[in-house]
Amino acid sequence: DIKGFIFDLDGVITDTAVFHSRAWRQVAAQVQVAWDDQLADQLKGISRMESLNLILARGNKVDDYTDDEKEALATAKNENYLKLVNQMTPADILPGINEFLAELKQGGYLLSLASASKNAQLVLNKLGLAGYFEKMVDPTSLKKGKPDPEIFRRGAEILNLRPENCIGIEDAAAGIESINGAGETSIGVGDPKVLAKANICFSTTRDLTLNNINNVFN
Ligand code: G16
Ligand code: MG
Repeated sequence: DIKGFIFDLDGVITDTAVFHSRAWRQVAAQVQVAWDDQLADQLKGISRMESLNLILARGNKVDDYTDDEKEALATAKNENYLKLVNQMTPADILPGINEFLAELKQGGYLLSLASASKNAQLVLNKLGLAGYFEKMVDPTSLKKGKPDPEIFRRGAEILNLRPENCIGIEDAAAGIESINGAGETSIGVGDPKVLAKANICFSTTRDLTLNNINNVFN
């Protein structure tokens, strides 16, 4: 039986992707790499430095910058991003998430966060949701990012739960793969074609209710 829920942040709890994109877009302009929606999509769930490398690779510019220069570009992106995050409020919580978190808390489930973002704590604070999560995976301690199972496996461990007693919730295919690999039940939120490997898929965060989840399993 299910005792815990492990949440992705971006795309499940709030749409930080638009802020990440805006912040990266300025860096892409600086290094003169053309920006498009496809590039923006590729950066979802990917760590900061991997994202920068993807942008540079897009312009065949990976070797044009030293490690120090790359650090500086990644730092510049983060400064752009933090300006946007600092303007976030509870109004930026995705539809239905407040109600779902309250329902889980009331049901006695344990909650952890499995986000690749080093700014996840700040984002949860801005949204007023930090109190719901007993634990957060520290992304700096991970050897591999999503789709590797490590982050979701740790999401269960820090709650002292076994993976089979946990549900992971994700909006990205790489995240679903991570949840499945960890031996947990996966819920996808988004396009069922993209999230075909999820055990359950809902088209929007509005559909995340214990009732809907139980209906699928019973
Ligand atoms: C998020 C975003 C990624 C971002 C990453 C690292 O992942 O989806 O685009 O690059 O975090 O963020 P930061 O630069 O703040 O450390 P997730 O796992 O929450 O979807
Ligand atoms: Mg996500």
